Amino acid sequence: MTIERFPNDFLWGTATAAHQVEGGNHGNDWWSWESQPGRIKNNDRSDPACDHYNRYRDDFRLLAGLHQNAHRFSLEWSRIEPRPGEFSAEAIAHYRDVLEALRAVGLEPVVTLHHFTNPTWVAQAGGWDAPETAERFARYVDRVMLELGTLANYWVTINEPTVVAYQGYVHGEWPPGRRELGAAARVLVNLLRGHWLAYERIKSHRPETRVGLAHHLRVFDAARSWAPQDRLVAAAFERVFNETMLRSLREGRLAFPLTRAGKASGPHQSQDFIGLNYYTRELVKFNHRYRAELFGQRVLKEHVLRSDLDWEVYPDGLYRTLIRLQRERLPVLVLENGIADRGDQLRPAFITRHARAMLRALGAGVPLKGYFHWTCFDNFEWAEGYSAQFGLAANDLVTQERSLRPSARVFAEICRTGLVPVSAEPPPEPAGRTEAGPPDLR
Ligand code: IFM
Repeated sequence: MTIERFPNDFLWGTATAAHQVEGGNHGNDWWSWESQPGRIKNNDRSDPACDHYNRYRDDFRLLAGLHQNAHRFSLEWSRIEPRPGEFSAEAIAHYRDVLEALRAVGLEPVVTLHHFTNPTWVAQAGGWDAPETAERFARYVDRVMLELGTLANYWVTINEPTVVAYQGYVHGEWPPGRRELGAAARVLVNLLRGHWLAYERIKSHRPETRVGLAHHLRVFDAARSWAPQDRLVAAAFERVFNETMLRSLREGRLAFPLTRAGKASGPHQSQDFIGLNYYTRELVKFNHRYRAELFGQRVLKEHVLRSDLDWEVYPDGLYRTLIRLQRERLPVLVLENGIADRGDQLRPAFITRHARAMLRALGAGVPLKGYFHWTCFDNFEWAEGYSAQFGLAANDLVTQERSLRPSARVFAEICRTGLVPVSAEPPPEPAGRTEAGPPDLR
């Protein structure tokens, strides 16, 4: 069936994360990481980010004015629980105001409970490599639900667990900067346990609320489709990065290879929706020197459009991923999709092409319920600092002035009408570098 228009109740919004936009988050592991020279591009620091902690009301008005009807953001655990078991009434009151401010301008909140940062005291006690962290996280979630639970209908427990494990424990570019496959697997097990416990806590407070987890899923294709070894590596990546978490959550028990890292189980089917963060695909080629990367070397095709971070623009991957998710038999929310594109040259067509991919998926019967563009304002892009600009609006770090880019208007029209404009696609870029280092699974 061909679908031309998005349903009227489709959720349209943008997504952010506390540490990337708030400023002043000095009580978490990223703050100390950033203070070490050489960790972040240009030695950028997250502070002041978008000073969103103080400017959220104006920001929400701006987003609502762009015809968005929903907004995804995260709570900062280190603000809410600055010391073990000690909860900050001030931080809780702040997030209550944030939730009420969203509702006041007609934005449906989607709240993430953990988006990469850990309170310093959690990190010092071993972070997600320590089994107790799952219980600590559940205690924080319990308190959040007690205080704020009635103010949101969509909760995301953890953002991109595979990325947390990969960047912090395989690639070592994020805190705690380790390179140890065994630890990465243990971290994934503990993150799963954290999700399971959080799911139960949330449901015990509000059984009717919808709970999910934000999966960063990439399409992995063989660089040389005729080469069996490349296909094998692509299948291994798909298994490890995409399938393991989905299967574990579906079945309520650890899926291989996590079974080798610990023992844990949870409720059968502990997601009410699948949260999908989709950005790009990886073409992978077998290379015996890439042992720590499952023997897969990331390869960039010539003549493809790519972002400022060299991520291929591949809207068909969103369609393919949505079709693949049909087997989970759950509603899907695209919780992130966006492009680092400082000049806004590619973003307008990026948005329309991904929107068309979603229409195709809806036509094929995928129960897709919403889309959140990453992101509204340029913000602190982790190890890339402020160099990677994903915003529909640029942000001046000194004046904190938000300046809408043309793509913001393109997105606003889609949100307003539910229709996707027919736009000319930009021409493919000339050939550049064709091979890159290990995949940067952010
Ligand atoms: O900025 C990040 C976000 O925090 C998690 N998903 C990917 C985005 C772009 O890299």
